[in-house]
Amino acid sequence: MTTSIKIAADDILLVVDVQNDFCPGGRLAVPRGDEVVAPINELARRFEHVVLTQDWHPPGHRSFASTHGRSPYETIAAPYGPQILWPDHCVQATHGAALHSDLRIPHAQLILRKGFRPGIDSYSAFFENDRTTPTGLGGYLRERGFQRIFIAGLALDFCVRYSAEDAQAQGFTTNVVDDACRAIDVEGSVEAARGSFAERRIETRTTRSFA
Ligand code: VGL
Ligand code: ZN
Repeated sequence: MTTSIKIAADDILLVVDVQNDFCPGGRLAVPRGDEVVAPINELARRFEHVVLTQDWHPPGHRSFASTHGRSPYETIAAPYGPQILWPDHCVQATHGAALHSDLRIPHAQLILRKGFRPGIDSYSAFFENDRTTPTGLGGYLRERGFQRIFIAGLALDFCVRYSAEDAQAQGFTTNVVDDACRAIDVEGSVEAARGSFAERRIETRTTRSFA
């Protein structure tokens, strides 16, 4: 039994990639991805500070299987390491890239776009997949004085996972709100994400954990 969480003024909720293409009917649909919308809306109402991310790729992005004439879910060697190839998704300014229309977070303070460089993927909200090119989010959160981050959204085993790892590594106390996430689940990616959270002492919570 864990103690309930009281949301403080220096806490922030990071809502990751709740976009049409990651929901049923989308190009890279996360199973039951749309089920995160209701709990995230509920959770967001309780936070003064909310930041959203948006996966935002140009056409012909290096992470797209079609760019290489390959099949989705194959892995290739990219200059920055292995790259899983995805169906074309979240192409800039398309319907698929839009935030889910049922999200109700009018008070969100920042929408951070990532993955816009043609040659490099960006799972984490903090660093691109070379692990060195920053998105600027770390500086933004530090400059505003946030200490603790709660993360929810899509997909648990990719963008949520890497965002959480980087947040923790940057010194933010990091929590993943498990029931407000859904996973893609390729080649053991969910197990790997859960193992990583445990190893790095990234806490997993549920929406019921909040006071
Ligand atoms: C994501 C794969 C490719 C995510 C984004 O949001 O988890 N996954 N692009
Ligand atoms: Zn992507």
